[in-house]
Amino acid sequence: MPPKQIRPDATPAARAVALPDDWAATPLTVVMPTYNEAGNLPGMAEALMALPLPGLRLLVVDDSSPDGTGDLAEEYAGRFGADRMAVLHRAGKEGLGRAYAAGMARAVADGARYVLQMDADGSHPVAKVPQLLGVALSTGAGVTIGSRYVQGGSLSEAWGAHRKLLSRWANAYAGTILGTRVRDITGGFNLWREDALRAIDLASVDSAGYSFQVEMKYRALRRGQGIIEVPIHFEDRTVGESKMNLMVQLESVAMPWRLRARSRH
Ligand SMILES: Nc1nc2c(ncn2[C@@H]2O[C@H](COP(=O)(O)OP(=O)(O)OP(=O)(O)O)[C@@H](O)[C@H]2O)c(=O)[nH]1
Ligand SMILES: [Mg+2]
Repeated sequence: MPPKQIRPDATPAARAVALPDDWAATPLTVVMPTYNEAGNLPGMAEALMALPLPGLRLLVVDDSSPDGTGDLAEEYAGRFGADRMAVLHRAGKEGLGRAYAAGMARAVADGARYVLQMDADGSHPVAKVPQLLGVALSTGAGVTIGSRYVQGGSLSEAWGAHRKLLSRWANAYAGTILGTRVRDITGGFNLWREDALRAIDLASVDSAGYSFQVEMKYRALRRGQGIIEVPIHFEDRTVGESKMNLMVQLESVAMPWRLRARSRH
């Protein structure tokens, strides 16, 4: 039987059921990996805490950032309280994929019903978080993608034509090799239902870098999880530096082929 997939371009409203009265209090953990994000973290933490979602918790996963992001995160966790914000400190920089795998496993172990992946650099819109949760709850999707490539989604105006093309191409490359209809398979703003995370066996996901995003979604599809995409506007980072390097780019080029080969036996 082919994996059950909510058509990525289906309108959420077409499948929606009424939300429970207390939907906004659903236990939701935002997992945010950081490496040298001291200029961005305070604004992100403040904005998330100000959302009308009393069940939202922020878990920062810091790889011992030399700029002191980990200490800064502790300071904010102290201010907001342990029930709303926590920090997972890791010994050294092992890549975004490793940081997410550790943070998401912790979030589930600590009782989150939903886990949201989110960058610290302001690229992912905080204001969309309630909508992602509402869509996830009303459609029952295992994965709700904040998507740049469905109708209504958009990329930063600051990106030149070359960069936009590269991003689109990378997305089409992975999608074609893996044969998925997911429009934004490389994106990093994804909301997971807790049992969808359990179903894909997070502990065995082995991407170190950005290919984590593709590996996770491909596994979810193969396990028959429903996936839905909600349009977002993706902003460029304005503070701090990108952590993209040649190694993680090469891993991203190789990963779709590895996943495809693995799924054949
Ligand atoms: N803990 C941890 N976080 C990381 C690591 N690499 C990247 N990150 C974080 O992952 C998020 C995304 O990284 P970015 O450098 O913004 O990558 P990007 O979004 O592809 O690149 P930009 O176009 O520059 O934004 C940010 O919050 C980073 O701080 C890492 O090795 N460890
Ligand atoms: Mg970024």
